[in-house]
Amino acid sequence: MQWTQTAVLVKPDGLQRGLIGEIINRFERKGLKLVGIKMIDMDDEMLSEWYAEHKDKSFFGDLKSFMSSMPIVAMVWGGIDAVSVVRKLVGTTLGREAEGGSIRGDFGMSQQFNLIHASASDEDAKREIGIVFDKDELFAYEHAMEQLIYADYERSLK
Ligand code: 3AN
Repeated sequence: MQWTQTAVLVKPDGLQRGLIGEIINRFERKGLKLVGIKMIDMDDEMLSEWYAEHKDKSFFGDLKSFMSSMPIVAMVWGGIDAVSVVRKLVGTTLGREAEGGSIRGDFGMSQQFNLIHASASDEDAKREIGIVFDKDELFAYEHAMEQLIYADYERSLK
């Protein structure tokens, strides 16, 4: 149990399908805190760093050209165990098999067009946040709902 931050990208298919509001709404109603948000064009250099673990995969080129075909919406969300909480809300990679109730489970049919990216670990989250966000684009502020979302002993872990 740890206060962490996680990186989320709404991919080109999520943007085209008008799912940005829906996705933000799911994270907000869960009780996660928005720490940063912006719309950007990811260039090849940024994507090679972002997807470094996939550089030898057959789909690497396709994935990069898909991700750079249109702007994406990048966000940072925070909360206790934010990385695993967001992964659960996002669902497994293949939309066809993703659990109903998850974002991919409710809106996705594809493997590549799976709407959204979410950091897989705290280490990945730190790296990914650093690729897309400058320090002054991440905001520390008091979330008024926090006292209702977390118990005192949970808030004291910050
Ligand atoms: P996740 O996004 O669930 O962490 P990863 O890290 O395995 O999934 O894959 C990163 C991205 O690469 C996926 N979101 C998906 O868009 C794409 N991808 C993964 N596997 C394939 C595949 N076999 N063919 C095409 N694209 C893929």
